[in-house]
Amino acid sequence: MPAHDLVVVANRLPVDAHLREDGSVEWEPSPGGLVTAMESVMRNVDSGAWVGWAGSPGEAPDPFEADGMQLYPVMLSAEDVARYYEGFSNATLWPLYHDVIADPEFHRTWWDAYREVNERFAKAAAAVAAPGATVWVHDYQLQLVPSLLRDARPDLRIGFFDHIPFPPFELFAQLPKRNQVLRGLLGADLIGFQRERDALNFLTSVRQLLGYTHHQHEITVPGIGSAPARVVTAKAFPISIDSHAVGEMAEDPEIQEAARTLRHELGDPRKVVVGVDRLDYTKGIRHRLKAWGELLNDGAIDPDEVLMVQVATPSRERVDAYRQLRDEVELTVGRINGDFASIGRPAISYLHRSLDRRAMTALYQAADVVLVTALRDGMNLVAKEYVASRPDELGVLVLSEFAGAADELRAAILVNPHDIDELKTAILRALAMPEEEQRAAMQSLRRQVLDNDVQGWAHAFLGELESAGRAQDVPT
Ligand code: GDG
Repeated sequence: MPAHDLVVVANRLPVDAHLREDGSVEWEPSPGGLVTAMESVMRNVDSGAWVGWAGSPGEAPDPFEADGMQLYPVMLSAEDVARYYEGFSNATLWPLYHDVIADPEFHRTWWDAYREVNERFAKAAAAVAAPGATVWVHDYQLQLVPSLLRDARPDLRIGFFDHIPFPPFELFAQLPKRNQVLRGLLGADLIGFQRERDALNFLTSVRQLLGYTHHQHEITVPGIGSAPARVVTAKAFPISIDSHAVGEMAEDPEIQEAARTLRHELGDPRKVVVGVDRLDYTKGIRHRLKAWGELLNDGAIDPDEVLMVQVATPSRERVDAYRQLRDEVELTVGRINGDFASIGRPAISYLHRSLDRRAMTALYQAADVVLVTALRDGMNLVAKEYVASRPDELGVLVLSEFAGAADELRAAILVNPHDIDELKTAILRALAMPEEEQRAAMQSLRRQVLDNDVQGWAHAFLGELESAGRAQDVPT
């Protein structure tokens, strides 16, 4: 078995299978927050591996290489997908960690599957990590992996990054098996969060539920038996994007031409307002549509002059809350178009599909305003991608205070998306903003995103992990 110095462990491998006409499989890079973030980091590592699920239930494909990375597929049965992925991960943890915007559901069979699948991932990672290697575990689906991995391979340096919010203690305390989850995470040497607030929420839960003490960001985990006490660091590492790659694409004359063509095809409206989200109830799409519908109804927006484009990427389509959301969003879009569109010209141009990266960049460039109205979001990369796509320094970002990105992107128009009146005022302000003001804000936003890219994020995390892993022998 080959041994790797850096092993990434995530629910999904960074590729999707596509069937060729001759029946063979072709692997293509898959979209999504984590993948977007990690692909550029792994490119710069010599002996890197990625352990994850290949995306279809049943037997896992053999390990293969893609983009200079060795990929190790982990098997998930159809039942694992239903219980571990759609169940405990996306119908229990996801809503609970996002402020219970939807009701979390819990079943003991889901927890059992979650534990078993986490064991499988830990075993797969333990099998391919070189002695003393660094293993970087990602996200809420794999919170038990750090401690399982530590038990199997105490020689490893283990990092964990939580891409989604960590909830306040009062909410986390509702989670059945909460202490197992905390102990699972505490197997890591370093636990990274998007926002300082997430790290503080975690520290509070550890203190309240396990009674462990911490000094600032360092938690002392008491030793068991002959094992010494350990220090675990929990702090914020706000994720970013590959700003350089996005910026380069944005300078491509073909993309700039595509943006112009797009505006023309949209009927040359005076203003184009864009939303791009996974179709997820955390993203505040319903609130955004409500505000938009009211603005049209009030006559504050003329549908002949201003067009909204909403890209809603299909997501978790077998989870009930997501099916319901799709129905509600599409009903609302249909109503708004029924009331305000004219023949051949919608009031909202709605796409329920994924666009390729170049088309996304052209869309960002065609957008006078981008609306990020998440009710809760770990970071939100769309906000950062929009800013990096605007070398012309024009365009306005309306950004929810409840997205992690709001901690950094202070020059955006920050909103509380729960307040529909405030949202409406923010949209109107964005539409009316003079170019000079747009430029001043966009310059500040761009400095933030260009100076803090995903490579910097990964280096900061891995750098800290290197020193965190050493601070082990502390007295109890
Ligand atoms: C999780 C956290 C955190 C979307 N539609 C298309 C497409 N996308 C790309 C975007 C962006 C990514 O997917 C979405 O990232 P977000 O950050 O907005 O949201 P999540 O998927 O919920 O990600 C989030 C992130 O992890 C990273 O830590 O920021 O808070 O929830 O890159 O551009 N890409 C393409 N076509 C689409 O139609 N090509």
